[in-house]
Formats: sequence, structure tokens, C-alpha cells
Amino acid sequence: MLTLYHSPISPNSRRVWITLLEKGLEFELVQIKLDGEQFKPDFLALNPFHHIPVLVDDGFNVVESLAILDYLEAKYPTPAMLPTDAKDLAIARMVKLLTVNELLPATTTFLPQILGLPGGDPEKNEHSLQKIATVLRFFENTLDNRPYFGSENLTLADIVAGTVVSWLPKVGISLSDYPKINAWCDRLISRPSWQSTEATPEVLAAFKAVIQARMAQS
Ligand SMILES: N[C@@H](CCC(=O)N[C@@H](CS)C(=O)NCC(=O)O)C(=O)O
Repeated sequence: MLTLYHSPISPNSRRVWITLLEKGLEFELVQIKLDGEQFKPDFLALNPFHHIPVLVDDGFNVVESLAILDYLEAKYPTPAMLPTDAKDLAIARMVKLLTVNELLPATTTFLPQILGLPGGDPEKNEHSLQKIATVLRFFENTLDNRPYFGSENLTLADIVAGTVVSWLPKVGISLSDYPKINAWCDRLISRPSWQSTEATPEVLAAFKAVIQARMAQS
């Protein structure tokens, strides 16, 4: 039995959730409220680093979302969600790593904006916007005439990048200068796996309350 410990607002856990759905696996979802539940002993026993996601597969714990995706691909190889050709595999890996190392950190600058909260530093925002543009240009140049990164079929790279890129228009960062990425993003968000994992207004409101409480403490 597969169990995913997650939070519906987190792009790190959403990428695992979508992969489980796209692989057609049966799984149980356990929501961890990031207002302190991640520090409780039961959860720390699963992940001493107090992060979601955690995947438990019949008593075997996997932490770190990219390691979880690799585990799922190795253990449940159908449908295949990584290219086998060396260059295509390099493309998929670059897209995954650029998303977590460059794109995602740059988007966190816009957290107050995403949640409609005051705050945000114009200088930091400008720096982040430039970083985001560099990543989007790289992605635009990396997509060839195939519908997905290095593949005719959806890959783990599309899931990792797509769960972050699809949020950009919501904070006013248009994809219109990147026509291939724009069309790719539309393809992704029309998939049932994307639609069924989209954060609801209630989830966003609960997250906003957690961030407001943290801001009041600091
Ligand atoms: N590198 C980790 C990052 C996980 C992560 O940062 N999760 C956040 C939610 S997006 C979290 O659990 N935060 C709560 C905490 O660190 O206490 C991964 O990819 O799994």
C-alpha cells in the first residue's frame, strides 16, 4: 500500500501526487498541516527533516520529492515517465533540477503577492523576475517540436516544471513571450491529474492564515 503524506498547497508534494495519478496507482493521502503538525513525533519518525512529501510503500519510507519520483519510476515503470535516449534524459534532468534550484526559489519572492498579503521587496522582485525569465527562455529553447520535454509523452520533468510554471500567470507573470511553453502549460493544466490536484480556495485561505501567523511572529 502506498501512502503519500502531503499538503495540497505544496508544489513539492503536488508533483508526487500528480505522478501517482498519472501512473494509475492506488494510494492513500494523508494531509499534514504545516502549522506545526510536521514537528510532531509521529511525523518526525517518518521524516526527521520535517518536510512533506513523504511516501511510504509497505513500510519503506522515501523522503525528498525527486527521490520519490525516481523510486516510483523504478518500481512502477509503466507508463514510462522518463526518456531513455541519453540527450532526452539529460533534457528531462536539466528541467527538473532547474525548476527546483532556480525557478521555485525565485517564485517564493512572490508569496505575499500570491496570497494577496502586504509586503514584498521591489528590488528582490526585480531580481526574481529576471531569474524566472532566464529559466523560461531556457525552457522555450529546450522544447523542440515534441509536446513534452525530450518526449512524445508526459515525463517527470513536465510534472516537476509544470506544477511551478502553471502558477506564474496567477501572480501576473505572463507566458505570452514563450509560445511553446504557453501551449505546453495549457496541455498540462487540461489533464485530469492537474485539475483534480489544483488548490481550492479553502486550501489557499488556510495557507494564507499560516503565513500571516508566521509574519506576525517574526
Ligand atoms: N527538498 C524537499 C523540500 C520539501 C519542502 O520544502 N517541503 C515544505 C513544503 S513545500 C515543508 O514541508 N515545509 C515545512 C517545514 O519545513 O517545516 C523536497 O523536494 O521534498
